[in-house]
Amino acid sequence: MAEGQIRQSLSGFYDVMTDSGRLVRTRARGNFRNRKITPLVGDRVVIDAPNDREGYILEVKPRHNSLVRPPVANVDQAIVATAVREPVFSTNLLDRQLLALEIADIEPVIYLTKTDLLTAAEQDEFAKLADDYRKIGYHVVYTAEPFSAAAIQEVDDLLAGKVSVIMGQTGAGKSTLLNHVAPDLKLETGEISASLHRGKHTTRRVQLLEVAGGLIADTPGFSSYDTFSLDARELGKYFREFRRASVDCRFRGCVHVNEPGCAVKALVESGDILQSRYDNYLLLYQALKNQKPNYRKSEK
Ligand SMILES: Nc1nc2c(ncn2[C@@H]2O[C@H](COP(=O)(O)OP(=O)(O)OP(=O)(O)O)[C@@H](O)[C@H]2O)c(=O)[nH]1
Ligand SMILES: [Mg+2]
Ligand SMILES: [Zn+2]
Repeated sequence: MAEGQIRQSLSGFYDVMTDSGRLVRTRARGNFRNRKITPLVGDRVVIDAPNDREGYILEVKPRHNSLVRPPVANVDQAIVATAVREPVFSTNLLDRQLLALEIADIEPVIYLTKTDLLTAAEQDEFAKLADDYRKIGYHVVYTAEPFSAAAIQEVDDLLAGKVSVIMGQTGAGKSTLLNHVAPDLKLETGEISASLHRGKHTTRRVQLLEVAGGLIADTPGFSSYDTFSLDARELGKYFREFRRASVDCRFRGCVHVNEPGCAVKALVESGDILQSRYDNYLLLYQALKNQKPNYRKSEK
């Protein structure tokens, strides 16, 4: 018996790095699978490993957190790769990704890609946007020159000693960024269409790569939105600046829509809360209110 961490899942096999540094190919044992726990990359597990090629997972340790997309457990932070162009930038998509991570209790890091495609005036706009999100409380990596030594150093420092995932729209530049951080990886990069054609018959490999003294999962991006199942009244808790402001709302349980004396709306008026954040909040709030109570998470 040995303990370790699942580093890769592929076609029912789980590659486990034991604490003593052995990489063992395992499967989940039958009686264990009946308990309806699907092992995830990132899980701490106990394995039975007579040799390095045919081990069994006997137990999955409790998780701190887990994500559905990418399917990884015990994640310290998520790098949200967000293109300023190609695909077109949208605060709505960014705020939705931040929301998903806040709900999963995973710290987001915003990484703005393709900044070389901007005009000087647009550069200034995005530099301001980066500052605005820093004020909310997020770490934002923004450099006018992509993959500058300073930018790569910043990513190195972020990844060291942590389990990270990189997520974002297809074509956002996730794999390209990781290739710059660790050129040995030689991850596949390319046209947006290429990844859209990876149909559901293609095996989805999930793995934690050793990068910059940490571990990171790179997965193909998505091309549509995730939906959330959440009580609309809870939504404001997951917008950090709303949560901070809400202690000053006149009514307990203020949802910051129509209530008088709402501190969130006052800060939107004064420009201290981004109008776009509030607009995106309202859109999500309405969408959640219109959901049926037992609405289930769906993957489109
Ligand atoms: N101009 C410019 N192009 C970039 C930059 N980063 C990535 N690209 C290009 O954008 C395209 C998509 O990059 P990928 O790294 O494959 O994107 P991805 O996020 O891994 O995409 P999926 O794996 O499909 O989710 C490639 O053609 C890259 O060369 C950048 O900073 N500037
Ligand atoms: Mg990629
Ligand atoms: Zn309020």
